[in-house]
Amino acid sequence: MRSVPASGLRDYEAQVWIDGWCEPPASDWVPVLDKAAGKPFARYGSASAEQVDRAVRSARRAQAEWAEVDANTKSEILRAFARELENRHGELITLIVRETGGTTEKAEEELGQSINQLLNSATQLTENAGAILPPYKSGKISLSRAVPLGVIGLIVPWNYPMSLAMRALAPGLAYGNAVVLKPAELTPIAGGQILAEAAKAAGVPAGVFNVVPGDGPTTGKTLSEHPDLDLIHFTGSFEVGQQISSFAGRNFRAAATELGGDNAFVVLDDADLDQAVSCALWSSLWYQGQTCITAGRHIVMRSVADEFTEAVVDRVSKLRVGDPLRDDVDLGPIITGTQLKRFHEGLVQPSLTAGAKLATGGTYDGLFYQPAVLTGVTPQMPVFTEEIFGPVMPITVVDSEAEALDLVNRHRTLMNSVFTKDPMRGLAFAEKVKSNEVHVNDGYARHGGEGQLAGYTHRQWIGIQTTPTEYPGWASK
Ligand code: TXE
Repeated sequence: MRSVPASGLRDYEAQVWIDGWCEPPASDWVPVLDKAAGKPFARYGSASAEQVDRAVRSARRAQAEWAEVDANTKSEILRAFARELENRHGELITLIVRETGGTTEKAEEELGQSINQLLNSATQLTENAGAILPPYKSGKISLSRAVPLGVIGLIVPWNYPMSLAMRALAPGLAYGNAVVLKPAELTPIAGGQILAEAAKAAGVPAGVFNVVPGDGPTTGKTLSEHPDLDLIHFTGSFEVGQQISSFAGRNFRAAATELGGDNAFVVLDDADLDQAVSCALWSSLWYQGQTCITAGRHIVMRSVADEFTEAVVDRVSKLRVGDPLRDDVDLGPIITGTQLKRFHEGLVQPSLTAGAKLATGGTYDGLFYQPAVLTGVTPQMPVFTEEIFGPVMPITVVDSEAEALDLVNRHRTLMNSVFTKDPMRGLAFAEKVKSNEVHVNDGYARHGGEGQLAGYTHRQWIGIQTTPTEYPGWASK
């Protein structure tokens, strides 16, 4: 139940959703800030431990029936879910901008991804979800079929609240699971309330999707440690991901985690520099550098380093930081003061003290941080060794391709880029990079929707013996 957009706190409310109903929160309402204005524009109510438990139990009850719903009906429901979001397009773009502090371009990307994810899952669920296995014994037919995991606990961060939730929600529902979502406390409207409203309007049955807003250490922890989950799906920081995975491991529970990455952007000596510079800005500064696949480290070969750096500094210094709802603004605010302090005081300043030079930016007014370019960065400096998660571009010069490769592979990365005019050279480099995703002459791409079946189902093998078979003599006596 969305309250009528009005003014102040009551523009939106993120409520506790259990079994298709919103319930009053366990305690006082907590304000949600418009990140650029720095003022509350919404509020959320935290779910109590008892409500989290009821949400999981309601999911468990509803899941068995949902798994039996035929594929076409499920597919239609997911398409209706997508239409519900599409119908609120204008409103949701403004909401995502206000709640995340990203530009309208970023909000369009996020809403578009969320809708596509639903449509992809709606198609994929009607495709082949099993196989006839090769015969291994005379007279025996063997089938393997995809079976829903059951109940999924889903914990999501603030940077892409809607699409990171949808990335697991859409395939999770498509393959017959029920989901209990804990949105991030900074973004519970786009990442929780809106999804619950749209799911309900689209006909997702009561209990199949539940939302428990709240903070991490209480509500999130309670959900992640609930004994009746079949999978805990987490996107966020290493520290929390580690806690959740180790709890899951000790309790023989499946955990899927996507954490951060100290990603690299490599410029080889034969790169198209104009392309490389544009892509570097985009890969590093999109949404103020606050994504897990942001390019953090720029590793550039010496012969092109000056030209690359000059162009980067020139373009970065012209970027306009401000209210992301305005058309003439390129970058919005940093999500919180804590995040700003973490990367500026924790990584940028110590790197400057250690000898790096600030070529542009690095100043701020409130949460509005002028994007920074750091030169003379060595592989020992904090901006190189740590994930920055902010609008900072460190540049490190190397003398050879081998040195560049060694530096890329020294860190945990999710996505890397390499620029060269020779595609075969790029391919050879990419093959040696240890990450799931490498782009030659491109950067920053979000995953498509394929290959989701394995993550949200398990395989059941059914063997049917069609002719009498011989067992050992002692068994047949
Ligand atoms: O993440 P948290 P934060 C990284 C990035 C960033 C850092 C901190 O490096 O600087 O994480 O961001 C919930 N049990 N990423 O503090 O704390 C929390 O409520 C269960 C990378 O926002 O991990 C939220 O819903 N849940 C990332 C979610 O976990 C807990 C995007 C993420 O919060 C919990 C965002 C607990 N004990 C940050 N503590 C990416 N990969 O895109 C917190 N949570």
